[in-house]
Amino acid sequence: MLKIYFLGIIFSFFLICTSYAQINPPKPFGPVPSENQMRWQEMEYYAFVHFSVNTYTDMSWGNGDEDPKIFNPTNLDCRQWARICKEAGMKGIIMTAKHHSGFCLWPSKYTEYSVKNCPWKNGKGDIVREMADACKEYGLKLGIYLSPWDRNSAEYGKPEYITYFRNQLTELLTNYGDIFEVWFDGANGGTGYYGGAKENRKIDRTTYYDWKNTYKMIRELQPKIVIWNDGGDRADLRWVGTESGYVGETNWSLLNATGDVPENMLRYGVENGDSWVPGEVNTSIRPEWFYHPSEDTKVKTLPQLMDIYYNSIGRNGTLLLNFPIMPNGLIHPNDEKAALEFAKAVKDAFAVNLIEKKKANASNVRGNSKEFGADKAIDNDKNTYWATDDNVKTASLTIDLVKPTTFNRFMAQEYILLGQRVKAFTVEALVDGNWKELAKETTIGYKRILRFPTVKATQVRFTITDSKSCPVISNVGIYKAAQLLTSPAVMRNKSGEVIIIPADKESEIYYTLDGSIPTTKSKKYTAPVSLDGKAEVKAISYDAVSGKSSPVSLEKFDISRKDWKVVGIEDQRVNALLDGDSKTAWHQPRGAKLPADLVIDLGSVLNLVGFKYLPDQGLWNPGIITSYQFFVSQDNKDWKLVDEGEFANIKNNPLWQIKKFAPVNARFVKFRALSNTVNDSNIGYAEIDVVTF
Ligand code: FUL
Repeated sequence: MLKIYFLGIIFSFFLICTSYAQINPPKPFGPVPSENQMRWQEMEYYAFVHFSVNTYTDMSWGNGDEDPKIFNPTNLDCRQWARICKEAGMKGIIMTAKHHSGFCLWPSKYTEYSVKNCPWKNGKGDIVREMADACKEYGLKLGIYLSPWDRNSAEYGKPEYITYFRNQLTELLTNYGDIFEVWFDGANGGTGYYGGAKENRKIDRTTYYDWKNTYKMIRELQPKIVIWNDGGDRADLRWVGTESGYVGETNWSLLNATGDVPENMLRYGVENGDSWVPGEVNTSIRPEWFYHPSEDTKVKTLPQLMDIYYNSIGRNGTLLLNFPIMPNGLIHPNDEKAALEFAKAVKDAFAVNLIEKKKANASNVRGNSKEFGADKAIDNDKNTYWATDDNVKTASLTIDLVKPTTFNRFMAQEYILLGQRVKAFTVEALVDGNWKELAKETTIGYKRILRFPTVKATQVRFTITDSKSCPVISNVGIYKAAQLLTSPAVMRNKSGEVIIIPADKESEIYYTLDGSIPTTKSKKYTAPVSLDGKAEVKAISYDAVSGKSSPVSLEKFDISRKDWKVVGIEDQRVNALLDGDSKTAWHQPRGAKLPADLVIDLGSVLNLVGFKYLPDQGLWNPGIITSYQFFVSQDNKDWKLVDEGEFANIKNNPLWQIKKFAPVNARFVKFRALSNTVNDSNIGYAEIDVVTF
């Protein structure tokens, strides 16, 4: 009897122990975010502002020899920047305290190349101070961009520059309150003014900056900061390898602490990386980072911004969206309008989580404990989560929507303080009694949002099909977002025909050629339109079912390229660079040495004032030209050099490059490539065009 009694006690003790063990929270798996990284991740969306001396020269990068006297923002108002960012739902602003020109927006005591010597406020102003005050007033966090490359400093390339750089960092991290993020651009070394030396200075970016000690100093000065570096020098955050506004659909917040970080690792992270290095998606609200009046009509449209949202925040990244500041010191009204419309569209899309307060069932709940139950994933509380038993790596969460419900977005969040775990998942909907797969995806991380065509269902099932360890899900949601029509693509082919392509085949297209805004009363596009001379085409997509129109596409064309011929190249594929299609490209034959020439016969003598170059838009074989010469000739024998220089920032932002020169009459042009972004001899062109008078 006593024996049975004792056995009973032991058995109960065993039961208590096992259930106690089961309701322990899961142990962290792999690398986890630091407190600073977590605080940063939860910001989700914040701004960049680009402003420097090159704002006044219409250039992408300053050379370092621009006269500080040109810097005169007569209406500068950092409160306007802060107000717009706040109203746009952003949580902070990172400002270019010093861009590659070396010009400082604060009165640094270590250089004369700063606001100290510009007419604005008679040299007594400090834009970093005004920005810090405005951020405080609007409840925004302040971040600092300090370019490691300085094209003005005489010391750049020497060890003395590192002391100068650290002194400036110390000023910025000491005198302006809390700084949430510091941003070290990856563009490093090249031609510049360098105190008058005007030369090409190369540095070894793996050793020159001694980042280890710089990071140590930063953390001492600002213990709550996160450090961004472009991947080569591992910091707290990583670049995602593009400035076009997206990160990989598979996106691990992990890298290895050492070793190279090629583009695919920047884009997708490293599944089994040993360090937490999450991705930040940086892009500009216009094509370029600095203000160019010619881009006032090129501000990103709502569908483009929404795509960026889903491809950044919706893919486990944060979004750093840039506003270029105009020479008068303000954000352009078009940019403000676009940012506010974007904020409203995001707010509207995610206003109602259609599964909140519904009933969720899980195929497995950790220790059958309430604490980790299915409902914890739909309680809208980021500190609670649904978790499974340690040995369970596939599991489903089924939510009963009670009545047929329409939705087209799905959102899930992992509780990343315990690590990023999910490797694959599906989303299904119960439509008319049958399960229909809506999505089959890979990683989740801090936040994943999926888009799919609108569906009407009574239940939704979220299944984790593979996970590194037991899944830990803090939130899921389904939403019904308004459909947005994307503007059509407009191009002109070599024969001079304008072709307009809608993003979806069901839309109708209307266009104008007289500069007016197209409506359904304008000409309907049904077939290519022949347009020989200069032309401005505006077009919209129109959805007859909803009666909605897309934003307007605008393309300006110079004279047509009908009579043009590439000279001396047999390969017929060379015509890809004249076909008006940015997706096709031609490359110089392999093994060709630089400089590489491209000669074009324009068919007749034209009055030229510039040329345009669009690099190969492909991901893997770009051959992007960085420095060039441009010659003209009447007879393809005697050549005259009319322009030479660099395509600044073309590597990260491979857009149309437009170069202007003094008017000249010519029948032949020669575009000479002197170097490319990776110092080999691959030279590619998506398109070449000229600008005529
Ligand atoms: C790039 C820079 O070269 C651009 O000018 C810009 O500052 C962008 C954010 O980073 O690499």
